Amino acid sequence: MERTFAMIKPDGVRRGLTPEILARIQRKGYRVVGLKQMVISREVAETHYGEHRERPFFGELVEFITGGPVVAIALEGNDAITGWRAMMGATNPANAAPGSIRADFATTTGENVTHGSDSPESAERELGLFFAEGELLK
Ligand code: DAT
Ligand code: MG
Repeated sequence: MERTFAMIKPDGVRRGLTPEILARIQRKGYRVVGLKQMVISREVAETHYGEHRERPFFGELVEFITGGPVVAIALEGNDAITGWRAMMGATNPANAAPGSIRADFATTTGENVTHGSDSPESAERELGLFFAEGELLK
């Protein structure tokens, strides 16, 4: 069993995609062990995306991710980290596998609907950044 951090980004929430994405997660068989709608502070956004701080798109990325409510999700399941990344598809929707969330619902890299941790280390870090211990099911 593995846990990962998933997020429906502001574009996905704004476009009413939350039920569709939660349905895909549940059909897949992952257990939702944490779930909340929230607006991300600038500080949390800059920490979350800290690895991209020097990239030219960093400012836009922080503006975008703090620009409206997101849905933060803690998922649990077998190989949940790579499995959720596979369900999302590649970062650039043009390269995302057919049937993946980003292929089905996004057209630009900047607004690509969902986030997923990319390694066990980032999953632990991101779950800790977005959820207090008491907010996650045992
Ligand atoms: P991922 O979200 O697939 O983990 P990432 O960690 O490389 O991708 O980048 C984080 C987010 O930053 C990504 O979802 C969208 C944005 N981003 C990445 N590369 C970008 C680019 N070249 N132009 C604009 N936004 C970009
Ligand atoms: Mg990433």
